Amino acid sequence: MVDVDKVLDEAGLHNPRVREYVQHWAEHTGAARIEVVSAADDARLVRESLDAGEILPAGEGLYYSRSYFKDTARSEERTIVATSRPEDKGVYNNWRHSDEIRPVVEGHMKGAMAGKTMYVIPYLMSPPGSPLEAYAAGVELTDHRTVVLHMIRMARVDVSFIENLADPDSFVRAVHVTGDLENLGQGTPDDKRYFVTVADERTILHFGSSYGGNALLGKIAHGLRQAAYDGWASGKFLAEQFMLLGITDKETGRVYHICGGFPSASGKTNLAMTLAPDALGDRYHVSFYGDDITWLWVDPEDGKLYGMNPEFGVFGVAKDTNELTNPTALDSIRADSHALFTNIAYNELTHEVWWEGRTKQAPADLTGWRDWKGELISERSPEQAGDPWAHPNSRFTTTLANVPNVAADFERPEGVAIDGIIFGGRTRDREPLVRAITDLAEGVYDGLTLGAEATFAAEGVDGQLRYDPMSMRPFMSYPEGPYAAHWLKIVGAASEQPIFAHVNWFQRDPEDGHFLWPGYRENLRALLWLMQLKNGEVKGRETAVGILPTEDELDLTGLDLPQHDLDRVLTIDVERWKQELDNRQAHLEQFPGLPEEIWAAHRRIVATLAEQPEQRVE
Ligand code: GTP
Ligand code: SPV
Ligand code: MN
Repeated sequence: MVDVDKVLDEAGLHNPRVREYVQHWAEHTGAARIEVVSAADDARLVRESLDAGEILPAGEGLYYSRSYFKDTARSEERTIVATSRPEDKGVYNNWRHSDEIRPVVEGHMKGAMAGKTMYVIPYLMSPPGSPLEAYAAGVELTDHRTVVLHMIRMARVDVSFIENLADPDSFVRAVHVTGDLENLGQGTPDDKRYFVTVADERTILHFGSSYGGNALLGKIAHGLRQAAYDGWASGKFLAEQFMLLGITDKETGRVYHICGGFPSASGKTNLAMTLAPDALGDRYHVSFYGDDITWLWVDPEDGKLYGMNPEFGVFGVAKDTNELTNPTALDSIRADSHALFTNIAYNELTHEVWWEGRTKQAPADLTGWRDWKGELISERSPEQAGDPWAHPNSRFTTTLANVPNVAADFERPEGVAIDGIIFGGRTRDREPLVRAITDLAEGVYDGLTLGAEATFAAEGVDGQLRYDPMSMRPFMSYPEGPYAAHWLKIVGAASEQPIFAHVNWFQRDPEDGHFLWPGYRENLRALLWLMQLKNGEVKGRETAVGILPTEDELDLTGLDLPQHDLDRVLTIDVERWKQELDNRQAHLEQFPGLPEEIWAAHRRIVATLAEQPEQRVE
């Protein structure tokens, strides 16, 4: 039996509630050893992981790991939000009564750390001193050392964060047990994985994975599901799967902050890290705040809407990251950045790494190259020749401070005032480049009806068209009706209203499928127009679904776009939109208690659309 008291004493961990929690789970899981971790332990933990072969060297101060091949993405089916209140059941939160599900997952965890070390990771999901700090502290317990290395990069990790809590009980209990990955029946009727957030007990119980959001519990389990529930229960804030960026206009000196939601693997990291297009770089500077989570609240003193990234790092999609699409991401994983790669391709002789889209062609000399499963590329059969070298959901993990254009004030505890909120996703038709929405209820309506193609960030849904409200579908923790009402309440309380917009970088030519808009760095042009509209510097063109830029308002300096493509991305296909509004009606009818303002916005758009002349570009 481990002497838990001795270990915690030595680590300077005195919070009595945390000690009870660690004691309880040490006993329950039967861990052989306990180790309390702080970020300062990183170098030692890296060495131990290298020695144990759990991670491999990937160049100077860079590391590589593989997860089990059936454990490479979030599982939405196995993710559950539990509470003791049946009225918390929503359409997307996969609600279960905590009395029913808790014993099941606890049963799987019983004795499951036998022979293993249980790492105790005290963390904070906010910059220290944030007005939301009371909701940000947590203690993850995990039996997986690579998960510890990820947590140190993705969250602020230090014992001090739980020692001085105003209420010693106000930390999230986040238990992660990997389980026997080879015998969990992933994706079968006998699936043993459970990813449960017991939201009204601020307890997270994840069993059966060591990958990403399934295992790094500070990130989406706490930072999104738990925080969204806390924000609603307290009536104080929103926690959304949003990126957050700043734009400085060097000519006027004005700074804008925009946050927004795109479903998983649909461009948040790329947009947040973007650089201005070369032709606009003299005038505009883009700064990075966050790529996956934003907490939003109104400051009672100045009445403004503020946003803050609770994370400490980036867990970014590797695919298609290269010098053209995302140069800052490449910079943030440079030598000695201590970045960690997962499930990309790895050369065991040269320690180089590669993923699809890193370069146009895969390395020509196959010597030493292994794919994400660890299999030699040179030994592939002809049938396997076309298989990707890297898993499509393979990722890099690096700290925010490594991002070259990180904002100077990215750790400002008060957050930054929000000027705009955008929604977007992979939509191959219908959605124009940008349509601005100036009314709060219409903005919230637009978020709730965000429809897009799902991606490989979750198992088994790639390519399916589905609604993903506010890009929160996989992270929703309470019912959609109250969620909409909470949005109206929080943002509605702001003295200065943000402008909303729907953006789409993914419209395609119906004939040959090419992207009509070049995307990536060019996307800034749509955001600049949006800020000009907010400032009253441009007027745009009113349509039923929002204000679109006219061609001459959009700054296209240095961009050579086929006129036909440009026409299409600046047009509303009225007939197509009429069908969409019928679908939206059915989508929204699923949500009991949806505020009347949202229905009124829907009816207004339906009525205006009926009047709008067709202007489709053939
Ligand atoms: P999560 O971390 O899963 O929440 O994803 P994310 O929303 O941060 O997505 P990310 O920025 O990592 O982008 C996912 C994929 O979309 C990458 O393969 C990108 O290369 C691609 N992508 C991002 N922006 C654009 C764009 O403007 N145009 C096109 N065509 N592809 C893009
Ligand atoms: C997502 O899937 O939206 C992610 C990655 O950001 S994960 O942390 O695995 O959820
Ligand atoms: Mn995400």
